[in-house]
Amino acid sequence: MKLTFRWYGDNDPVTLEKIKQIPKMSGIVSAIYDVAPGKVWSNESILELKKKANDKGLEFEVVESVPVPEEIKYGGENAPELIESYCENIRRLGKAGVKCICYNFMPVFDWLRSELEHKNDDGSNSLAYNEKTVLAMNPLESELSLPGWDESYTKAELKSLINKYKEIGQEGLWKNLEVFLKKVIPVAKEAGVNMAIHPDDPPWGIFGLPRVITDEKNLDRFLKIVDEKENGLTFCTGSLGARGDNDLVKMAQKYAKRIHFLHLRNIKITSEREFYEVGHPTECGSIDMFGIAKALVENGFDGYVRPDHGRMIWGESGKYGYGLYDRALGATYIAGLFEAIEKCLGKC
Ligand code: DNO
Repeated sequence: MKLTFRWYGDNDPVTLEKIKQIPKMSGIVSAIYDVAPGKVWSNESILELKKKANDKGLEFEVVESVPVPEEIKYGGENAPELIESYCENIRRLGKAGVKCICYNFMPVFDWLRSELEHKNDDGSNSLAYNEKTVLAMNPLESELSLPGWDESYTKAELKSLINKYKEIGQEGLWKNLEVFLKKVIPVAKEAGVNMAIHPDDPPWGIFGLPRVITDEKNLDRFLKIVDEKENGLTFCTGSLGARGDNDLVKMAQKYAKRIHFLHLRNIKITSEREFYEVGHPTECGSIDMFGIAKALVENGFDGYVRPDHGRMIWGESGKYGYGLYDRALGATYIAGLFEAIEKCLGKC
């Protein structure tokens, strides 16, 4: 496995120098953030990003994300053209040495939380999700700003978008995902890139919108649409693990070779559809981090790993979920976990 760290670019208070100082850190996970979804990234901007990382001794082999425009997801008339631009981004990234692209297929909203500064007993704070609070916030009326909440839409645009997805439903979304994969995966194969879909976070439909990357049954269905290595997964433990009925250790065993990117994050489930994010080690939360890592190593996982969301600790403030300290602690925990498992392979 290769240990990586998400970097949000020059404005990220967590600098490349700091990232490089984390033991065993091989590279960054980043993206071109100032280009709208559906547009082609310039070769110059890709190479500039790569150079910035390389100059600090870090690799740039993972992109998170190349966003999928809504029109591809709901199957609008410009979808074929937009898919072609998406393919062009894959070609360009592959040429620049990128080996893995993370993306998601969540309608309208990306990851959602109801609370950004949930107070933990130890004085730290972290992101939390409470379904009742989320559902009480009508996205068409709410003035709230939450992660995953795209504020660039007008209320009318948002309404029409939400209605489009309600019309197509789950099966319509599956169909559009199939159209996308059948075009994109052959291009990725040729470009030497593994595509890694991120699970829906949380892994169930919200506000009547369909979500499909949610559980084992649906992951099986997803992987079969194009049954090739390049059609793979980002295994995000905090996302899939929010559902108590998802057996993550079993899924890790089953999908190890199709998992190209691993997001390790632990959460504490407090009740049905209610959780908050905790420190990475197994005993901090509800997720068996050791069991998952062991299942992956034993079954041939050979991908990139990054510590996912951290808490805010030691008085740090910054981008929610993406401060330095707790993610760095997570990274060293992950490095230790893998070292122990790899060295004991077959013996522990
Ligand atoms: C949240 C992230 C997601 C993820 C995208 C991938 O912290 O895990 O925003 O990057 O869903 O497309």
